[in-house]
Amino acid sequence: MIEQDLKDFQKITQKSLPTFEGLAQGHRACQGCGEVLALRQVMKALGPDTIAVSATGCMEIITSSFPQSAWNIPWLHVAFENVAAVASGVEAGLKAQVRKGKLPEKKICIVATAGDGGTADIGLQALSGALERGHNFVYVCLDNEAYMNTGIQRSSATPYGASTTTSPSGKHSIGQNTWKKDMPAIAIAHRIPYVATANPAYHVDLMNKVQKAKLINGPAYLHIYSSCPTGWRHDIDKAVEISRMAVESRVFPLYEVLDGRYVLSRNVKKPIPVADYFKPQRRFRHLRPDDIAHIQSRVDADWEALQQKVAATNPAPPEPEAGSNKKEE
Ligand SMILES: Cc1ncc(C[n+]2csc(CCOP(=O)(O)OP(=O)(O)O)c2C)c(N)n1
Ligand code: SF4
Ligand SMILES: [Mg+2]
Repeated sequence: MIEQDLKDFQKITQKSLPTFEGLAQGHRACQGCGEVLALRQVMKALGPDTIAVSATGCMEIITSSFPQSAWNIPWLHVAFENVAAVASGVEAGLKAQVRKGKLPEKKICIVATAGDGGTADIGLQALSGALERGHNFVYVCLDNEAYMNTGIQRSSATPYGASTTTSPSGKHSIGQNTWKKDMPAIAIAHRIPYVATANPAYHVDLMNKVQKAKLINGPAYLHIYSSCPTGWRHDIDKAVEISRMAVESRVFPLYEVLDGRYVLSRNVKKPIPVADYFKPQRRFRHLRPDDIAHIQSRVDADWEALQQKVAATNPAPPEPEAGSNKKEE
């Protein structure tokens, strides 16, 4: 049970941020990259007893140019499509070694990391299999909403209306003309114990979610918003500000799903308009007011649907039966 798994959970606070760095400085990410900021926070929260398996993508390219490496922990680079399969194998292999007495019994976290292309498109089958088999691992999707490493091509996680090199906006095109695939919902549909969304602008919340994912026995899926100045065409000092606006506009809600129970991490009562979130990102600059209104109505509907899930899975405690009120006795 999840409560049992989380009995040793110790909340990280601003004053107790982990000092460990699983990902060293000196990597080659673009200036102002939100994705590497998110990955650094993930690795800090996981700590040294971790084995990371990374699909190809920006985070692999910028951390591992031979003969250098930014990884301070054991790290495997694998193909685009099989990160979850390899993480499953590492987990099963480790278990077998312990069972045979070849390795001491010790809690080691296996983390698989991939971009949105490696998760929502090319690695989806391997991910589904690993979640369904129930491996004890943490899967982290770093979602920068396109195939950035190879030149800003659209993925199924690219938001509607964004211009990319393979969904360019123009006279006859709005840019990406499909809605963003809801990857957390796909993970939730596997009925795994833990799914959460996170955002590096809310770093304490992100690290606490990583800690829970690590403690929980079984698969945990984290979907992390990762801004990308190069692909989103925003100024290099705006990563954190834009990441915050994604949450404050309700475009990227923060929530957890624990054994099927939805918990909102941040209840945005007075959202900023989606138009304000779009403004600093030149990938959206071609959108007309009616396009933005269309997207705003979708964001509103999605937020409402999330609220309903929270309400449906957190039923109010039953009313006391008549005559059971002690004061009346
Ligand atoms: C099967 C396969 N197809 C294509 C590629 C080329 N490729 C390497 S990384 C990448 C894009 C990765 O996108 P994503 O997973 O979103 O990560 P990001 O670079 O955006 O962080 C592509 C297309 C590959 N390595 N293998
Ligand atoms: S392309 Fe984007 S995600 Fe990739 S390293 Fe540069 S800023 Fe980061
Ligand atoms: Mg990507």
